[in-house]
Amino acid sequence: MTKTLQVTVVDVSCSATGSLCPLDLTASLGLDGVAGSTPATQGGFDGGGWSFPADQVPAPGIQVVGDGAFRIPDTTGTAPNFLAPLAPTTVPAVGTFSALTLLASARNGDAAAVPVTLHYADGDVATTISVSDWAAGSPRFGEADLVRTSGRVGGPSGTDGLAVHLWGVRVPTDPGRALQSVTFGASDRVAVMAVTGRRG
Ligand SMILES: [Ca+2]
Repeated sequence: MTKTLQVTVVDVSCSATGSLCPLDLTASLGLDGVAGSTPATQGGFDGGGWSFPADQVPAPGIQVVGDGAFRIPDTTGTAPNFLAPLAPTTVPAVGTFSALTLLASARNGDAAAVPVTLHYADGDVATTISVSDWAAGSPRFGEADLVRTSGRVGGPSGTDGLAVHLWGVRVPTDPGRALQSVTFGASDRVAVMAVTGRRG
């Protein structure tokens, strides 16, 4: 009887083929969508005062979630922890990747066909992403269900029992071309907590 141990290697320098490369969105984070229980009001993902519970999302730092290594932002206090591209927002994504995976969600309904531009050294490629509402019972666009909470934090009661999700959204990229950055088009629904690249 042989047991197989699945080992995930996080290579922050992102030098080896197949390695997982956490991107750094810090400069573009603007939405605090995570709250602790005391007080439950330090956040608001949906515009109605409800947030992801801080103790049910990955801890800040480099974390392996699903098959990606993500740079999880500060989830304490009023620190911003999501990129919410109310206007088009460009983030650095330097490397040769076979795919990017977003740790993302959406509020006030599904975020369907949000424009995304992949900026390669030799030209741009336009694509789209679709992300299910955070409270969707199951992913509507084939996303991976990476984080499922037992409820939300906020509101007059402090918590509720509505499960909300962080989805894994895969964006194929060309491993034969040098990616430099990614632009998320304007959307009042999508929110991205972290992005990982898989080195091609
Ligand atoms: Ca917060």
